[in-house]
Amino acid sequence: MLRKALSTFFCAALIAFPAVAHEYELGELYIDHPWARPLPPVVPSGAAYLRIQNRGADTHTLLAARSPIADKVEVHEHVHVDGLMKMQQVERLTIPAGETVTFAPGGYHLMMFGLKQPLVAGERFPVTLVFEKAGSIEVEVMIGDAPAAPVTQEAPVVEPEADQHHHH
Ligand SMILES: [Cu+2]
Repeated sequence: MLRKALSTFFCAALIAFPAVAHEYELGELYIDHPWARPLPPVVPSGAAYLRIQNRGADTHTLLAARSPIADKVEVHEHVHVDGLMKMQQVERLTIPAGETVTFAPGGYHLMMFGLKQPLVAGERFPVTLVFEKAGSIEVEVMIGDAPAAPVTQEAPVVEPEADQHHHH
C-alpha cells in the first residue's frame, strides 16, 4: 500500500501544539495547524504540512489541494526505494475513521510547484483542500517554525504518567 496512516493519542495531540496553533473543522474532519517553512524568492517549490484527524465513522479521502500562490499543489509522500528517499504523488490520501494523518518533513507534504511569491516568516497563505465526501475547505498556512513538539511519523508517543493512564 502506498499510503501510511498514523494513529495518535488524542490527549497527546492536544498538548503537542503551542498557543499559536490554529485548527479547522470540516464535518468530521479536524485540520490542525497548517504550516510551511520560510523560503526565499528564488526557490520555485516548497512544502506545507498539517494534520488531518477523522473523528467520524466513515473513511475520508483527500483528493486534491490548490493555492493561489502556486501553479500546482500535489499531495506527496516520501518513500524508500533501494535505499534512496524519493518523493511521489499520492492521488488519493485515505484518512481512516478515527485516525489522524500527519503531514511532516520526511513524510506526507503538500508540494507546491511554481511559487508566485516568497514564503515570508510570520505571513500566511491560503490552501484549499478537497475531500471526496466532506467537500472542500480553505485553510491558512502559517509560515514559520515547525510546531514546538511536532508529532512525526517516527516519534513514539510518550506518556509520562503511563502507569496511571487507563485504556479508553
Ligand atoms: Cu514533494
